[in-house]
Amino acid sequence: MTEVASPTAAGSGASATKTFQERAKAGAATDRARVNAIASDALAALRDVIRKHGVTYDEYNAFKAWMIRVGADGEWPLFLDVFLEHEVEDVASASREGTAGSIEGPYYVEGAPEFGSAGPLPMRADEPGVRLKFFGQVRSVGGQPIAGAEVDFWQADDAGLYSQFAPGIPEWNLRGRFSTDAEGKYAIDTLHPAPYQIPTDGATGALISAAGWHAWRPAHLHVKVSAPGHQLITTQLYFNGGEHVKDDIASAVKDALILDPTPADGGGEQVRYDFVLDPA
Ligand code: MBD
Ligand code: FE
Repeated sequence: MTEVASPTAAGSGASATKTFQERAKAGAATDRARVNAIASDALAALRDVIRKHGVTYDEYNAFKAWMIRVGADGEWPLFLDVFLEHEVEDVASASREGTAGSIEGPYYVEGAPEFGSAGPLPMRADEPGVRLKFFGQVRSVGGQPIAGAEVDFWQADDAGLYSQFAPGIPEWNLRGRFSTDAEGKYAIDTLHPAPYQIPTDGATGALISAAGWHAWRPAHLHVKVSAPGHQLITTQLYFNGGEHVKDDIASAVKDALILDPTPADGGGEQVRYDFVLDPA
């Protein structure tokens, strides 16, 4: 990863776009009949909107300019993940029995530092925020603990910012991969993240403010849990009573993913969450 030079939407957008392009090596479906069906329906849906609202040339040109700006700001990953990914995730996980999934979002980075089954995430010596002990067990749907499952964890800091996407934060801050112990258990020492605000100076923020929407996601923890012979699960955990838990702009909160931490011995808070993986 290159260093992020700017605190702007374009700065984090450029990083998100680059990260996506580096990972998106798998070919998309190229079956002609399916491309035809999906692209035809998508365009028909937009034509219906034009007709329904009597969209004017001024509005059409504003839309064109805005689409161009989304790309210039590098915000396609952000925009698409906020407004469409939850639907894709719902379709993808419809037949799973285990832990509910949620969207990946634009700020995952592969290859985070590896740790054992328990310990702190990489963080600054003076990392602000309420300490949080996040621990639990990984099991199969049959109830068997899974030893050696990978818990790949990432989150925003106490200011709602992600390392590698906002400037001035050490690489891999609040990102790490843990591996469950012989009983399938893991324990991560971290901190309670802040809610995330969509950047206000980019194309996505411009649409949000023009439409009078709010720009917030509730505080959340991201995780990918995987183990041989099981389906990888990508999900997020939220905090009971937290701001915007009930009106996430990304529509990615599910009841089963809401944590209710309790005070921890020695300060801060703690919460247990067990993950259940479907067979591959
Ligand atoms: C985030 O932190 C996030 O998780 C998603 C899905 C979209 C925007 C910012
Ligand atoms: Fe996030």
